[in-house]
Amino acid sequence: MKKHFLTAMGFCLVLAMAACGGGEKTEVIEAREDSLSGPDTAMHTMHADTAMYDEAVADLSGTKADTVVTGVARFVRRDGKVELTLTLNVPKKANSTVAVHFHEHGDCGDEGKGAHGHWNPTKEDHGKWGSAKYHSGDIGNIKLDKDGRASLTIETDRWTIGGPEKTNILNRAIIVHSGVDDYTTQPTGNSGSRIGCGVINKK
Ligand SMILES: [Cu+2]
Ligand SMILES: [Zn+2]
Repeated sequence: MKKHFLTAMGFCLVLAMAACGGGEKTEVIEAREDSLSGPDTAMHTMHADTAMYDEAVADLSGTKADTVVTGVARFVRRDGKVELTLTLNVPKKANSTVAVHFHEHGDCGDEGKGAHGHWNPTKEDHGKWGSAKYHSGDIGNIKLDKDGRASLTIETDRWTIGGPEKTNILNRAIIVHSGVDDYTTQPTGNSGSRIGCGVINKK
């Protein structure tokens, strides 16, 4: 019995030494993690290709031969927000109201259908600008005067010129509709056909 006990003691000593060696192993693992941070950082740098710009512009034109639409949307970065100044002229729609939205794709082809649906980076319902829920490009209804002209200014922190995908307005299409946005119908506002379009580009 006594002999067995001593053997057991010796075993424990060996284990204790092994445990001591374990400390070195831990250091090796940490060193490996350090070396992994290299490629990881490089990956973040790749994703960080989100430069921000001070100005952007979209020139609006008609999507169909029979409807004249002209206008300019100018965007300027100011105090962490972006200010839009939009001027619009649709002579055929004088004294009436048209809806304007940012659509997802910067493509005015196929009579504006190339722009696809409303740009909706925050995954909200379509709605009235400034209400509880609305898409980040739901500019909404604009009343045209007797000559079919209108202008409007909006300032918001929901937009950036370049920058994160969730706020980047570059390469979105601004669509002018023939009808009025009811701010209710999902996901379009039932705003009618697409008569005008322009793509937002950095200046
Ligand atoms: Cu629209
Ligand atoms: Zn919308």
